[in-house]
Amino acid sequence: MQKKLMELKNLAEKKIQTAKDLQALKEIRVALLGKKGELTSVLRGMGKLSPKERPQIGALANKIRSQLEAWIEAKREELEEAKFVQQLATEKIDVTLPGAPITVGGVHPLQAVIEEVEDIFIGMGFEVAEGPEVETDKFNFEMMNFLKDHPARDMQDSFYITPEILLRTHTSGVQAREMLAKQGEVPLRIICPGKVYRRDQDDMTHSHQFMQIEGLAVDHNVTMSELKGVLLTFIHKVFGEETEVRLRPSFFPFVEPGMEVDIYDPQKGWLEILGAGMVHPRVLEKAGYNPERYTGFAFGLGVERIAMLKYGIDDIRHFYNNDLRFLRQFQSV
Ligand code: FA5
Repeated sequence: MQKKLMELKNLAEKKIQTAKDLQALKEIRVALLGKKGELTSVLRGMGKLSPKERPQIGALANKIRSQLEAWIEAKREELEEAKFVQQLATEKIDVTLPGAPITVGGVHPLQAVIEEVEDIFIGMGFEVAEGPEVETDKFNFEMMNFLKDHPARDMQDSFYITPEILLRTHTSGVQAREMLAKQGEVPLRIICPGKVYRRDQDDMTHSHQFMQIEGLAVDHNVTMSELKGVLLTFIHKVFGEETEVRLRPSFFPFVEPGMEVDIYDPQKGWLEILGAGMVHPRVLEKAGYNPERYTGFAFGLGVERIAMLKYGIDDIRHFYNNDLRFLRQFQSV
């Protein structure tokens, strides 16, 4: 038995030393030390030994096992090293190859307009507010003085989620939210940019999803002339000092008086960009402001319309098609 073990050891050493790669070494390990391996099968014969021989042979077998494991480990390290050296030699990097281009995105033109408008209004003392796109009927309509069966509700065909919840049709609901949050304190001056949704047919100037920026100022003695001054300052900053502006009377249930504002485009004529007016006393009252003491103005402008006029874009759908040929033109905006 002792002889058998020594033979096995000598043979195994040769096999290990001549293993040509890691896979071959792995197979040798299984053949020697695995459950059905050579060493294991020699040890199986131990039952036939005398009680005297058994501990001696057992100790020898353990020693051989450790020796084989050490040789295998040493060989494994050697083979791995050789593999690495070979990889370094064959996988040369060609530093003269041109690099993969990194594509840099740009600010979307609608975002660029929003940021420009925000800057202008922050400069006039307004703060930027936010409101939810999924809005309640209460804030979108009721608080804005649209009664349940008010015919004005037909003006804005809406995406309802439940009878009480809808995708907001305008950013005006934020007016009531901000007034309630401010709990009757003044001055209140906010603008709120965001997406709005309507069941409008998509065409060159209308989209079922578009962006608005709402504006609201509430204080003692806020006047129509202040509203006019704020809007003219904004329009002249965005479109240039020479831009002609027209204020037209119009109706919105949440303002009194109400108006629409057009600007003149030499190619297209007069174009409506926003609605505005003095906050209706009932809207102030519902949101916790005494209309005898406070007045306010509000406006809501269409971001796409502003961007179209500013950059000479003829079709609103370009903003939403994600065509890189269109978007790349604004990379430096
Ligand atoms: C409103 O939504 C009012 N909430 C605005 C307002 C706020 C009035 C505060 C008074 C006081 P209107 O439906 O007109 O109003 O929309 C405002 C602007 O959004 C329009 O001037 C236009 O620029 C833009 N707009 C309206 N419908 C669309 C559409 N389908 N696609 C793109 N832009 C639109």
